[in-house]
Amino acid sequence: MSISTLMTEQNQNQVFLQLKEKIINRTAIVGVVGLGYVGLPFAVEKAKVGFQVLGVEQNPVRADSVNRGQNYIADVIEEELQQVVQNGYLKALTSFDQVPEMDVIVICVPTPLTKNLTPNLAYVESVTHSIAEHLRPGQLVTLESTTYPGTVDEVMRPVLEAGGLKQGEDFFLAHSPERVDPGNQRYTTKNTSKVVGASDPLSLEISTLFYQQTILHVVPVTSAKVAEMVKVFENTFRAVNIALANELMLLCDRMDINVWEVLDAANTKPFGIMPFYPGPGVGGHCIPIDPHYLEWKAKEFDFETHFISLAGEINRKMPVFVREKAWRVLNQFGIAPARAKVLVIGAAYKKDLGDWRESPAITVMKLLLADGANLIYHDPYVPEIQVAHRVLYNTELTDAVIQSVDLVIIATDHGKIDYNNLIHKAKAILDTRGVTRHLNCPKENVVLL
Ligand code: SAJ
Repeated sequence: MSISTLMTEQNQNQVFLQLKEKIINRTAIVGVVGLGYVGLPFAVEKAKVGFQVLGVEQNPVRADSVNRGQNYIADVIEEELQQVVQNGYLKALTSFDQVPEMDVIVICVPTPLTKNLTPNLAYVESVTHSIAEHLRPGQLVTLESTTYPGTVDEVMRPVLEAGGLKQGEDFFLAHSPERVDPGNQRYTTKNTSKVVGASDPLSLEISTLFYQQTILHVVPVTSAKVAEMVKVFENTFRAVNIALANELMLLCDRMDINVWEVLDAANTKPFGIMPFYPGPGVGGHCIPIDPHYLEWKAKEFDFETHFISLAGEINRKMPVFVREKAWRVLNQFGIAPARAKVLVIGAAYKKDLGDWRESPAITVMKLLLADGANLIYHDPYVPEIQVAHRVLYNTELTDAVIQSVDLVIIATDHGKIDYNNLIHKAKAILDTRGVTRHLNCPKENVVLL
């Protein structure tokens, strides 16, 4: 080996060893790009163990909230945020100018779909270009956003290497998919096992070490592609099984069988089954979206992911079925859709959260409004929503309101709703979540999905 090669090798190892040292002694400065439901909890966790964290958030209102110690993410404890901000361990920026100071840069930006259900990597690409402008030797870049296998190696790496720096020698690059179950009190950023993948040994070693500083169980895999595929599989697994429960419900509706009774009984099996239930549709920014990233990529290999497309098709049509079943219930009272007064309970996409992005409840409301119904909603976590270019405000759930409507639709099964009182006071209830099925009270006025 020539002297210059040896020198380069030593220099590269120097770069790696210096970063490793900084991570171990926690002097590494951590950048977190995107302070949303993934980035902010992650930033607080890193700051809590003594890393200096610089958040880069495009939304100045959010950046300002962080710097004032004001929380806006349900899974973050405001006191912890205040503490790390006051102690100077967490600061939010709105530009990438300080990227050179960062030793590790964690990307937690959205990966939505276009209207045609194809990947929209605009945020990831834009952020990668911004980082590339400031990239220097000795930095680790990790992507947390869920995406199709190949994004890190085929999209991000060329952009980051364009300035001449080389992955695995000058800088390090990995994928560690976020695993957040919003609202889950039991599994947090810290105790949820985390997969890390990188396509060169040093990137894998340094990224695994980085995540091990705050996460109890880190699972290294041999490439970024494997890590990307793991996450997309996890969410596809859920989308397909939720769709199976929804399809079973559609069949049981035809056969006049109570699907909730079927599923509750099936789930008494002590092995080989997992509880999934029908609902008004699939919301959030993961399950209805991520599987279509894999569906899109598979076409490049002349491969049709039938389960993914079918699951999406079934899940997307659930709000239409809810609307149809609502009209069937109203019809029993001789009430036409356009003359019906309907109260929808729950705007959020799942229970005990205030997040109504991609919520099926919103789609149901849109359909009911289009049919001319006089619609109000109640959601203790959602003060206002935009539906079909209209702003609707949360209606307090009083007995008078319950008694004033022709139909109550339970679209989200929030725990703090008094369902006994609702059943006692309402004329008719369509329960799309099965949340009333175990209540021991007269339920002649309740129809389950
Ligand atoms: N849903 C059903 N029936 C079910 C389960 C869920 O209709 O049996 C609906 C929910 O109401 C919701 C949607 O599907 O509208 C998604 O439900 P979810 O529980 O998957 O909720 P997310 O998207 O907030 O959380 C998921 C994580 N959930 C769990 O692991 C329980 C997980 O898939 C991912 O870690 C996470 O998204 C993510 O960030 O990818």
